[in-house]
Amino acid sequence: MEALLQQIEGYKQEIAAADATNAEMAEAFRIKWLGTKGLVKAIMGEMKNVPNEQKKAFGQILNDFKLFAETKYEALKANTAADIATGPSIDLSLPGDAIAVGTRHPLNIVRNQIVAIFRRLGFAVAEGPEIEDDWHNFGAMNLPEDHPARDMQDTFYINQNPAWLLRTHTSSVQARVMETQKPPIRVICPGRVYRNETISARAHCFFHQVEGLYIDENVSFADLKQTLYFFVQEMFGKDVKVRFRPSYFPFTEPSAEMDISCLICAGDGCNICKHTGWVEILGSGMVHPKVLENFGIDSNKYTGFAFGMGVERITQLKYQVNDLRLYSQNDVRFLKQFTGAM
Ligand code: 2U9
Repeated sequence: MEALLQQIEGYKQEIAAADATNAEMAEAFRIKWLGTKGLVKAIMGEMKNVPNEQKKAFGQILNDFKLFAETKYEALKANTAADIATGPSIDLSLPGDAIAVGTRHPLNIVRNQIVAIFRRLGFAVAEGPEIEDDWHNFGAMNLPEDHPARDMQDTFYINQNPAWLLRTHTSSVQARVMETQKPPIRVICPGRVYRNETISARAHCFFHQVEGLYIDENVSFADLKQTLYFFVQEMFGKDVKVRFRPSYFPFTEPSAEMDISCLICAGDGCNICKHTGWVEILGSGMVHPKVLENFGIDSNKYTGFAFGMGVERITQLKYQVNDLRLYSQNDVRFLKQFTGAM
């Protein structure tokens, strides 16, 4: 009898110390103590060996012991209830899986560099819609009705409403700036533009531009040249030479394209510069008086210069990317090679 009481006391201490941090452990407790082959049942079976005169007192002790085990089980079950609802618990102390950090797209790295250079010269950044109307994209820019750029072959028109189109240059953004602001105006407009081209290594149906516009009193071609020369030196280094060639755009007069000395061969002649020693990087010119007048800006009082460059072209020269399709294929092997600071 004495040994049985000691055993019960030992069991009680064991039960009091038991712990469960998940549902499986609570269930293991139940099986060990309260299951059909559990220790509570086993010790109940000892009742038959107890003398009759002690049966009443011992029965009370056994009932208390059973209640003690049941109460403990209920507590363990309640503590792990959330775990039962969500399945097996996880070990929150384990280190997590490393998440690979992405890299900036090369076009964004170069776009940001271009923007940063012009911001230092006092240019503000303007953005506008990619779906445009004919006026902001063509009319205001002095492109006549019969200009080939307006042709379905060259421009994407919106099927539901052919009055809308996908902008072919970000000049439409400068047009919107001129609509709402008075000179002096000094903005650059980075953005995606669309042209109906067959996709190849050298052409794509969308690409990215940064265009610039500076309108004030006494803005001259010398200002244009110095601004773009500064840009080239900041972008490509102090040793790079520039040259301007006369050109034609409907929205500028006079117009000029700008070349830089080849970065690959330093002017000696290679495949990139087609053995000329020069590569074209942008177009520019003095804003056509008609464009100014389209926005009610007095062309006798104000003059302006404008320029436009393709971000893909600048990126190609900086990073020697020779196939335009790489920019939009999202191939991580290509993208992770660019770890620009911006
Ligand atoms: C206004 C007036 C004039 C923007 C200009 C160019 C010259 C030019 C091309 C460069 C490569 C387009 O991406 S490209 O194919 N752009 O040569 N763009 S002047 O002239 C403007 C813009 C806005 C109000």
